[in-house]
Amino acid sequence: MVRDMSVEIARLKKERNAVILAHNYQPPEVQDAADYVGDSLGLSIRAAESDADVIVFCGVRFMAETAKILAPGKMVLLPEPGAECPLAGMINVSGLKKLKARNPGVPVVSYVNTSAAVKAESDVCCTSSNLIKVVNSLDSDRVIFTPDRHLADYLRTKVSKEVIPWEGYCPTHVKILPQHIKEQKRMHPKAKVLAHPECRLDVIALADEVLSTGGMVSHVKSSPSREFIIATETGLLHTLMKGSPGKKFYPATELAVCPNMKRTDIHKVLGSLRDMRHVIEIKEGVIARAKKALDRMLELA
Ligand code: CIZ
Repeated sequence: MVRDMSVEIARLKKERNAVILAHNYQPPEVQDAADYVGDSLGLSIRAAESDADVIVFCGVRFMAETAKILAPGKMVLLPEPGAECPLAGMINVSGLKKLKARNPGVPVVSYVNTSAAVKAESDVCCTSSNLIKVVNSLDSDRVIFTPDRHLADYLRTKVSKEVIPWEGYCPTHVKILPQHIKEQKRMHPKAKVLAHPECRLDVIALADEVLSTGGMVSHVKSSPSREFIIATETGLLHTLMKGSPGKKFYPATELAVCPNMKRTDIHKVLGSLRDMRHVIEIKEGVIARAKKALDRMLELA
């Protein structure tokens, strides 16, 4: 059945000149059907550089929007239109404008997990791998950081600037607790702990390394260690096992599952490609302003 669908997907990809991109948190069957698997920014850069006409983005909405902003001439499809990121949904333009009005002249750094409209209202974007570099590059002692307060907490430990946070959080990463890490460490004492910076600071304090998903994939490949406790969304374990088959990976907790990331399946990928449905549309003015914030990050990082 999955094989039949894979054959049909391959045929349609050729016919439509399409490419399938899947985020590291996607279910295994979707990752396995993709041309590229990675983090949101890496995938969006692939989208922009690719000569495909159609991008099928398997992830959540802000990721597909980022691909559309960086590759505005291409058609971007989101196979599951209800795949929203709750963290991105915790901030909107009017809230951000009010925060800016209370802090005039303070630059706004927005994490990629924001809508296109919020990016358009920001000075520069960042990802979990470049936030420190982006914030340090700004010629200001104060920065507004949206929308994740745990990333802001982590940032404060790394930069000597005042960080004014938006009080959002990732509901999946906050499920990871210090006792989960301690329990895994007790069962696997030789394992290194890799934590995502969206985790709480008391979890980060127990980590050997704090890395983005892309950072974890490369770190594991080059590390002499054989075992790792992974404190991020559990979908990444499939990516890690495929990339480093000889090594062992333990999720910090099986509770760290993003339900929105799991809404995409192989049927929806096929349906979207067959019917060219769930096209990402963003107003031109918003694309232009959001692209400035993303381009500024790309120049810095
Ligand atoms: O930017 C991404 O893809 C996210 C949300 C996390 C990460 O670290 O890759």
